[in-house]
Amino acid sequence: MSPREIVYIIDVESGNLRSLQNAVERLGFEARFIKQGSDSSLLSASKLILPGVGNFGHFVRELRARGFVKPINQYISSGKPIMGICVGLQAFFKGSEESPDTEGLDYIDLQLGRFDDSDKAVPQIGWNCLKIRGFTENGKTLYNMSPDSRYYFVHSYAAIVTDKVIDDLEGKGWDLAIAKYGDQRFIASVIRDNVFATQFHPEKSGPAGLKVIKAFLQQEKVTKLATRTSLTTLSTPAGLSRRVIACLDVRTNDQGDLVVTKGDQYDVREKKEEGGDVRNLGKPVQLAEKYYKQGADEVTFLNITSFRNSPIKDQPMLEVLRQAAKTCFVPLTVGGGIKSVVDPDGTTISALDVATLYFKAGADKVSIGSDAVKAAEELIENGGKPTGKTPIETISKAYGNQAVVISVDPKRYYVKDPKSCKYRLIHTSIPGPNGEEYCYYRVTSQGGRKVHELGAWELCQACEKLGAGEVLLNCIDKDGTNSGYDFELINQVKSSVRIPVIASSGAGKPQHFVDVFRNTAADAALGAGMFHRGEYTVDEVKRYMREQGLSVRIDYD
Ligand code: 1PR
Repeated sequence: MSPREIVYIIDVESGNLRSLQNAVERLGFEARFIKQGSDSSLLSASKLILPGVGNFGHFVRELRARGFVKPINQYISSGKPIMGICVGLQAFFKGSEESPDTEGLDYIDLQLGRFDDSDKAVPQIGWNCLKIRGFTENGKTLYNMSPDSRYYFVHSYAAIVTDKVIDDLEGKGWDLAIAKYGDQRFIASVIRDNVFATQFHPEKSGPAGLKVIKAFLQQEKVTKLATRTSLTTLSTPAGLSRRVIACLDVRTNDQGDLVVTKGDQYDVREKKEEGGDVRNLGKPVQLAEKYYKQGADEVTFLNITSFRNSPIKDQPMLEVLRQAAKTCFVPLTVGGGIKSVVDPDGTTISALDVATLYFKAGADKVSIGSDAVKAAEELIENGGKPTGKTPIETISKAYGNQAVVISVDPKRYYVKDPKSCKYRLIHTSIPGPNGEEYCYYRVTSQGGRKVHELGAWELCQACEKLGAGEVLLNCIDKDGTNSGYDFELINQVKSSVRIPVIASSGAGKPQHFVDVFRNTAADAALGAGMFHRGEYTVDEVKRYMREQGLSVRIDYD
């Protein structure tokens, strides 16, 4: 067997690089990491990838501190191929509003700006489409990027462009792919000579993304552009599709095996007369792969009993992530036990270190439940002044806020006298047992076991302030009921934050996904039981949504 060609990946420890490594290896190459600019492999490399997530300033400063800037410039001058991904693309620009004091590598004379969040959730998280100039006669496109596919984006800052900027860049020899978020157009990809970079994550964009990486690795770039339709006159891209997320609640069953389970209002045990065992609906890695192939836009793993254990000793969950990341090329979120822990030998391991273990295993985002409630309570008690020490703050600072999800477990609480309630109320269409017209959602922690004197509206607002990038909004009343999502809760939380909100709990049939997107401004919808029980596939849900006129990513087979 001939040795596999080596592809070098620059690693400044800015997030999940395992998925990129897995993608490169899946395509028949060997991936090796370079952590210092002085590593001689850099200049002798024949293919180089510069991936980045998180904060622009942090990333570029790390490149400088590790001595990467000069050798990267030398490498580019030598004419050998380099591919930047996400913040790796951003680094090629002059600078970013995110870190005004940090200069970029300055290959492109343009400043990145923050998306306007007055009309849309920021960060942009989801699957967007591209407008690409330059089709050849045989229909091939630059680096196999297709205007018929969708690609996964996750970022708050972007190279936001006007017609004039597009013309200028093209005049300087850059080929561009452009995408649109809300009414803002931004650069999704740049190409000039041996430099190729994408704002989206091809290693997280399913089969369509793998094709792009393959085109780079095999240098199947299309250089001769036959028809150059002006990008500025192309019709506008469709924006984000509706995300469908498959969720796996994972725990150890009574036999000691790690299984996917599912509760009814958080009770995961069978009825007593049926034996009272923890419901076993399958193996986590196998189910994740199944849902990936069915077209899940993301897969979420929740370790639902992690509060009982030390997660550092909880190797099986890390192994689940490692294995799932080998076959599932969409974003993976892991939750449960993301908090600071004390190991049995007395060593304290910070929440940031726990999260780092998961990112290194292949997770793109961590989800924080119980500790998010604690952090919000502290913030409110502190008069709204952050301490900088909570897991949400430390993890979002190191990995970016798009990497921090808060998982909210609220329960409806009816209020007799609205004037005496200090939490944001809902004038509900479902009156309480004594005819109450108002309610709020009390948050819980430890998987619903501990009830807190705090509303979901207040919790989410506080966590956004601390740096959370997304809300996974469960609902204990609806969980496992197959009766559809709770629109009142979702609409209330959407009104409290600018970050994306994932609707969860209650999905029982494809119509429920259509209903939640029609009746709320949810950014994504999550399902669990209906998929695990085999009643519907993710693909059936998405095709039904498309029939009903909703835009979905469908190019996964
Ligand atoms: O508190 O940071 O250690 O995180 C614990 C995590 O585990 C939290 O995200 C919490 O929501 C979750 N969790 C804890 N106990 C349970 C339980 O079920 N007993 N699961 C639990 C929460 C809710 C959803 C579920 C949807 C959709 N599960 O994730 O998948 O409700 O279900 P459906 O579509 O079948 O209705 P920490």
